[in-house]
Amino acid sequence: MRTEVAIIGGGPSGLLLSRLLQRAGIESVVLERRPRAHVLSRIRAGVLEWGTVETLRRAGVGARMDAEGEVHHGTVISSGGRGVRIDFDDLVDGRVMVYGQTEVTRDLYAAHDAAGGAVIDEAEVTGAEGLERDGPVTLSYRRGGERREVTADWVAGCDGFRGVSRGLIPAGVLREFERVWPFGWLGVLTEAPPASPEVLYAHHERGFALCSMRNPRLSRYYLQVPADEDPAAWSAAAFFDELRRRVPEAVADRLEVGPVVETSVAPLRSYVAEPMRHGRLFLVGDAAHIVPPTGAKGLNLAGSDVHYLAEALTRRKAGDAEGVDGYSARALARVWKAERFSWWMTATLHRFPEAGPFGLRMQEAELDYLAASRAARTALAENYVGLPF
Ligand code: FAS
Ligand code: PHB
Repeated sequence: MRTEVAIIGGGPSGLLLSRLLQRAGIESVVLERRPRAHVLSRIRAGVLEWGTVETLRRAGVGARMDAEGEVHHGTVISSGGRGVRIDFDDLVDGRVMVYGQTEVTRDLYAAHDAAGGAVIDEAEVTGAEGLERDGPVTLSYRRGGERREVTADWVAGCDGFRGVSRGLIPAGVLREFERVWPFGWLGVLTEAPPASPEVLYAHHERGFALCSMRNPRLSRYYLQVPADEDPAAWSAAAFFDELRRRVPEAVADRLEVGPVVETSVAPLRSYVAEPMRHGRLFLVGDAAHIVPPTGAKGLNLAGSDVHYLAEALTRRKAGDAEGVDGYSARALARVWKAERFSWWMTATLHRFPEAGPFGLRMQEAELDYLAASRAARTALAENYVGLPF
């Protein structure tokens, strides 16, 4: 098989890149290790920056998002039961879209099917040959027990944190930056109306909590728990009792519990790999960087990487190499700012018992300042709705 761009990974970044390339007249093949049903069963992000919304529309997958997604003009940060609303409209003339990653991925697969896009699932990429050469690259993959190959001019590593592509960059070239947080998020998806009309981030001495939603009948809640927590150790009743303790009383009173359709624990990690390009290989999304979900940046950073790379490859096809040569620096500049914001949200809103009473006071003072200072709320709003591309 021969193509222009071989894309490793059929998650949101791989599928979105392939769509944008197709619209620019650039051929690509997506190789996804898992069956499509497995990819679509993942419950991950839920908040889209407006830049991501516009990129999805440009890729031709905006219709259902615009019809079923919710535009939010603010979010709430509560501390010790007192809520502060961050008014995106008033502060930065901004907004976000609440629309689940699962739905985004479903729309991308449907668009590929309609356009006859080449998405091959149950195809695990095992290696690449020729990345540093000035000619086509050969990717090898396994499917149905057979070894197969695809030859391409470029390779996009959209294969997530546990993928193969980052490992294709020689150890002497790759630089890694990491912080593993000493806790995780226990997430529950329940068929019940959301307790809070906007996403609510709760700081509490018992630990962090988050109230979010997917639609008016499907809510998503998270609790800070130890990183190695077993989700099976939590009954639904225990989860919602603890959640009620950590959120403002008015929200706790409105909290309805419905059938639980998913429960999982996600570890929290801050991670960046540099550079995001090595020869004919580009790293995209979680393959290059991970943020703790407190800033709702994971999927959105994948979206901005895809925006930069699609633009760069389109310019390259027209003979202008500046885009591909500048891709890594451009993407990393935005990645580090999102890492900083996600780090600040995580450090300010989670409990760190080892920080002691002084640490707790520092967090409370930070949140008091946020409540009192328009400048502080503006800085949060500017980062939350998404910094410009
Ligand atoms: P993905 O990991 O989504 O996709 C990579 C794909 O590559 C996968 O389908 C994988 O099967 C495939 N692959 C891997 N190796 C391969 C190989 N060798 N060959 C072929 N295919 C291969 N973000 C938020 O904002 N809010 C959240 O609540 C949130 N929760 C999260 C929970 C979890 C458990 C995780 C892991 C992430 C969460 N995120 C969240 C971040 C999430 O949204 C990611 O940023 C987003 O999925 C990144 O998309 P991709 O870069 O496409 O990577
Ligand atoms: C979610 O809806 O899953 C969600 C929302 C906001 C976050 C993280 C996750 O910061």
